[in-house]
Amino acid sequence: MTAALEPNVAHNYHPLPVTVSHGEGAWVTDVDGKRYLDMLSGYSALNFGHRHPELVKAAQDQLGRLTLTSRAFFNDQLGPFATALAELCGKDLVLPMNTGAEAVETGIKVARAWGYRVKGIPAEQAKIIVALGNFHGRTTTIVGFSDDPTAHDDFGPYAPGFVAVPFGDADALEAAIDENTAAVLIEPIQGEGGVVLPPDGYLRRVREVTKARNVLFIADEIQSGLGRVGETFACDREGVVPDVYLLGKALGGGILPVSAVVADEDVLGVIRPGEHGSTFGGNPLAAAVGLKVVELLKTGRFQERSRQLGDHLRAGLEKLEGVTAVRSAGLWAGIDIDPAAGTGREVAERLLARGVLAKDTHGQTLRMAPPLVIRATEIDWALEQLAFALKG
Ligand code: IF1
Repeated sequence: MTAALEPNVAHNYHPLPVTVSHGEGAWVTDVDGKRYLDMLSGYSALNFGHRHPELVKAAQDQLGRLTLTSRAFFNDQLGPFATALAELCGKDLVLPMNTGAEAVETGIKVARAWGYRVKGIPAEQAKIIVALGNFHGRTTTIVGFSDDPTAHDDFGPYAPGFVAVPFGDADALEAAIDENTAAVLIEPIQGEGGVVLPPDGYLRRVREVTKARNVLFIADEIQSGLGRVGETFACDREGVVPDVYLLGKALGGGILPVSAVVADEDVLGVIRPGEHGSTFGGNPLAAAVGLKVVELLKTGRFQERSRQLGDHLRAGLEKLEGVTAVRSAGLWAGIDIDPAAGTGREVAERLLARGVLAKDTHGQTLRMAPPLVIRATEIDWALEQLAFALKG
């Protein structure tokens, strides 16, 4: 029945059999009126829940004024948004884009231009170090340095200039740096890999090594950032400030695509007028919503909730029979399922039948990332449903 609703949609996903029609807070409702607790949050794009009233109001107010000008002209929303976001990141400049992949591609272009124009790397020789197990988006450049066959295969030929090292191994990363290395691009915590946290101190080592070798540290915080892990950024967990933040997903408040590259003038200043851009990048509607997102984050409330409720979620998950491992940071958990209990997909389908939305990743892992507005009682209810789902 659900697939029949989409006769003309390409088959690039295998959705769970549910058709959502309404959302509010941590809950959504399907076309038959059944309610579900959303434990996926659009892969962490819905940190503030479905239709957060302050975000919807910011969007509605701007819809009544102006939605798009292109960057051929100024608009009255982009300046305030960029100033607020730059301040949140402790940086000078913001380059606004739309999707996460665009922010990653922009980060790659900035790193290469900086490598040639500031570091003095010979033309066409710039290299960027990435981590095995990475997920940074779906463009051909990005999948070219993915080691996941599903994301990578049959989309070549691929862009050169990327060197992959094991995630979490700072010695391997240091050894991979040479005079042509422009940047290191990593997720501080790997999402698609199933919420893979690096060893404690890894991010500090990456920061030390990149500073010592005049290499840019680019942190892809598109999924891990903006409150998800109990801090404004996952890098904050180790007190580390990267040279470049890549942001997206929740920056658009779960309403529209908003992404950004944030860095100081000595890095982002390498991009000259006309060298990079996008039709919708920095549009007034996106900027109005993005500004409200930054204002919500500046309260610190969402980071605090993620920390406290994340501990509650983790404690509950670790008690469950049928769970072989839990990796978590704030309200973001990768849960390994005992094959005897079923596959990740099977458990996700049993959860669906019980009114909980969650997603499997890589076979035996279930991913949970509820909106940061979720209540402790709702987490407890989700854990109860998972306990049943693990029993088959
Ligand atoms: C899909 C994964 C998650 C991201 C990081 C950049 C991007 C993403 C760290 C690109 C996007 C999304 C994309 C979506 C599913 C989801 C995902 F399973 F693909 F890997 F969350 F883990 N950096 N992740 O996580 O941002 O261009 O999508 O706005 O492609 O299936 P985007």
